[in-house]
Amino acid sequence: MIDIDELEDKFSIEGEVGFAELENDLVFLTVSNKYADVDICLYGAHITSFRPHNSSEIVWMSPDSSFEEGKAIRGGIPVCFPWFGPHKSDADKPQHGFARLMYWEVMETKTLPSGETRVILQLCSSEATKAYWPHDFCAQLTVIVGSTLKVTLKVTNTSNVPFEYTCALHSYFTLSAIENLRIDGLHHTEYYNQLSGENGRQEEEVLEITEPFTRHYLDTEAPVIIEDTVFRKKIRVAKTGSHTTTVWNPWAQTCVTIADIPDDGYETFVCVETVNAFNDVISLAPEEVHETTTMISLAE
Ligand code: TA6
Repeated sequence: MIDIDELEDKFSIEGEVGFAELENDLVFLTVSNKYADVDICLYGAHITSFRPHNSSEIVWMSPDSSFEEGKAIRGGIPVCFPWFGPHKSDADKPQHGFARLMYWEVMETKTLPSGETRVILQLCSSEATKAYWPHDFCAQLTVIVGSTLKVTLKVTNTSNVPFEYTCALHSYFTLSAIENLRIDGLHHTEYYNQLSGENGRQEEEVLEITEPFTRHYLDTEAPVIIEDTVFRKKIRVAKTGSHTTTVWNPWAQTCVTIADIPDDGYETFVCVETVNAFNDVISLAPEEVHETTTMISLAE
């Protein structure tokens, strides 16, 4: 049971960081500073809102998202760990791992000299995580709220044997309409098309989405620009520590099969995800650390 008063005592910063039950009884950490407002649900360390002061909402949240334990929140920035997609050998284990289905602990809130706010949340191995995955680990999500939203998933192997994991910062972006979307930054990049099972290479300079779409772009560190020609907005998604970029939109036919997205929900979002998976699996020796970072900002 999370005690909001205790969190307030330890971690609130007057006028900048607070705690609230924003959806059902799930506790959110809210940040508001001179750059932006951000909401982070402690269940899943899940960012559900990023509103830079000079812009409208950047991340898409499904109006049908459940906010209840045992289910993933739909939209925002889900943290997928320690596996991305379905579990390799056990279909009963949750898709995209268990990190988005667990409460993360608040470790730090801090005002940086720049006026940005840093928040650190943590999920370490426990009996509950070992029910899904046998390894000892500590995962920290560091969120820096400025004009750029910088999100880092840092994983430490705290066991005495090596392990492997895959992960994603599975960000959803809000659009005026999918037909107004142009994605730049993936030209000449090889990809694995999850829907056809084939590999390909993007020949178009700018990507437009007109059908169900799940491509995992491989060996790429390039920033991606998501342009919405009607909102007249460009969002830059830069990253470090990740060589896979996934672009996902379910389109109409898949959308109707997803309970927590309205049937026409696919029209107003796209996922551009900072991923480690496929030929980019992370191996950690004991005490080794890996950091996966996504940096989301408005582009000119
Ligand atoms: O990252 C793309 C993807 O793995 C798709 O295949 C699609 O299933 C999507 O993520 C959403 O997954 P979720 O488990 O949140 O429904």
